[in-house]
Amino acid sequence: MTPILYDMPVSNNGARCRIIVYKKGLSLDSDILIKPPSDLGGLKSEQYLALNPQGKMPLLVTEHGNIPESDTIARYLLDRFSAKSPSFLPSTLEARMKSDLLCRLHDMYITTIQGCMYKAEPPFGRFSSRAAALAELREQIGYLQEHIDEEGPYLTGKELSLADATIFPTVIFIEHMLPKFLDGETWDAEVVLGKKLLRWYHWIKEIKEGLAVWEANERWKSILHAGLRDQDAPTIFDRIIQRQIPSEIVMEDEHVLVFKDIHPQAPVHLLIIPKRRDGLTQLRYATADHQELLGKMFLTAARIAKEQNLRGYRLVINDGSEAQQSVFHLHMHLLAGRQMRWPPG
Ligand code: DGP
Repeated sequence: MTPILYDMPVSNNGARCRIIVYKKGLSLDSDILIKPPSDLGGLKSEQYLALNPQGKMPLLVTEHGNIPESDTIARYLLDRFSAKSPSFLPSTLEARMKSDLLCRLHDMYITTIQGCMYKAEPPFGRFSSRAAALAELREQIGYLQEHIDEEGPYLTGKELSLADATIFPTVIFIEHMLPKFLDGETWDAEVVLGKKLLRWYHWIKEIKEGLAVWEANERWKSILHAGLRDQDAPTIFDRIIQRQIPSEIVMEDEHVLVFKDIHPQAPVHLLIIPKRRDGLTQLRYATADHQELLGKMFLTAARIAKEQNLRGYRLVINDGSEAQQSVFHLHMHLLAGRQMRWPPG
C-alpha cells in the first residue's frame, strides 16, 4: 500500500518527515500520501483514535503497521526509500552516532517541553510553570551545542544527517516563538542558540537567500523551461505531430518523429524532427540542454538507414533562409536512393 502521513505544516516534529519526503523527491501520488488529520475528522475523532490512540500527529499508516512517532517515521522512510538520495546517513560512524545523539536529545528533552512556546496552559511536560519550562528549554538548547561539529556546515560535519532534518524545524519554531516570552530581555539569537547552532541555522537558511539573489539576477532567464520558453509561432510540423494533417509517418518514439517529405528530392527523403521543439526553431539555438535530443536525432537516422539497408545516404540540416530553411522547427533531411553529387547545390 501507499503509506499515508497524517500531518500538518505547523507540526515541527512532523516537518522532519516531510523534509525527508521532499529532499528525496518522493512522489506525493505513488510513494506517499500526505493528509491532514481533519480528513478523518480531526485528532480526537473516533476514526483517527482507532489508528493512533494517543491522538497525536504525525502518524504514518503503512502495511507494516501504524507508526505514531516522528523519529521512527523518519527512520522508516529512510529505510523504505533508501534507494533514493540523499540518505541522511553520513558516511562515518562518528557522524552517524552524533546524529542519533542530537535526535535523541531533541526528542527527549526539547520536544517534551516545547509546548511552553505555544500551549495556552501548563503543564508543559514535567513543568507546571511556563517560566521553568522556558528556562529548561534554553538549557537543553545549550546541551545540543556540545555535540555539533566544529567545522560544519551540517550539524554532524560535511554531510546531511537526520539531525539536520530533525532540528531545523524546531529552530524555526524557537526563532519565531521564543522572542515573545523574553520579558524585557532583548532577543539575541547567538545567546539563545549559541554560536555553532546559529552558524548552522544561517547556513541552512542561506540557501533560500542565495536563491532569492539568483531570482533577482534573472538567473533562470536563459534556462529552458525555468525562464526560457519556446514562444515562436508553431509550424506545419506541429500539426503533423498532432495528427491534424496527414503525413506518411515512418517511425515515432517519445522524442522524435520521422515522416516522408512532401516534396521528395530523392527516392528516399525523410524528415527527422524533435516532437518538442523546445526553442529549436533553428539549429543555431541549440544549447547543452539539447545535447541528448540532438544525439537521438542522429541515432534515429543511423537506425533507419540500417533498417532500410541504405547503401549511402546524406543528412542535411538547413539553418536560416540563406540555407533555404522554410520550416522553422528543427529537422534533419535524410536523403538516399540515388547517386548524390558534390558540392550540393
Ligand atoms: P527546409 O527547407 O529544410 O525547411 O525543409 C522543410 C521540408 O518540409 C521541405 O522539404 C518540405 C517539407 N514539408 C513542408 N510542409 C510539409 C508537409 O505538410 N508535410 C510533409 N510531409 N512535409 C512537408
